[in-house]
Amino acid sequence: MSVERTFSIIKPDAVAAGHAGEILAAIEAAGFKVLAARMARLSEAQARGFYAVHAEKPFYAGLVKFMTEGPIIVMALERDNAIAGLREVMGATNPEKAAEGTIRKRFATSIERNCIHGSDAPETAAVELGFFFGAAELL
Ligand code: FUP
Repeated sequence: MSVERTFSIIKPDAVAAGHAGEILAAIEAAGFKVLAARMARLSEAQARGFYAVHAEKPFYAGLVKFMTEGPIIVMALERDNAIAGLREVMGATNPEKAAEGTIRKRFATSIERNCIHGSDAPETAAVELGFFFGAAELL
């Protein structure tokens, strides 16, 4: 496997609950290098744009409301097999189905408030990294 980059968000529920440090520690313990990270607050337009792929889904409005309810932490991460590797560390979308020890099993409270985002493919990783970080931040 070659070195790959992925994009991640510590979502508003986890930041508000004070779990950002433990989530970042789990990410680092899994071997990821943090290339860039910062706190952000999504506007409604940004949240709608970021999740545009889900625009037709019944949960879209709730997802946008949740992602704008408080600060998030956006991160650019690098590792071998980073995209699939982060999703393994995150666990299943629904925390009830997430494996023991995964970030979502430990910190998510529902499928809607599931504490962390990770890109799902190289194309989405590239788009999502570009949505939040400039090229000069990812050197
Ligand atoms: P994931 O890639 O695991 O984050 O999951 P998806 O891309 O399928 O979903 C993106 C986000 O939509 C989830 F993180 C939470 C939200 N969602 C819901 O609120 N309800 C659902 O039934 C499915 C997803």
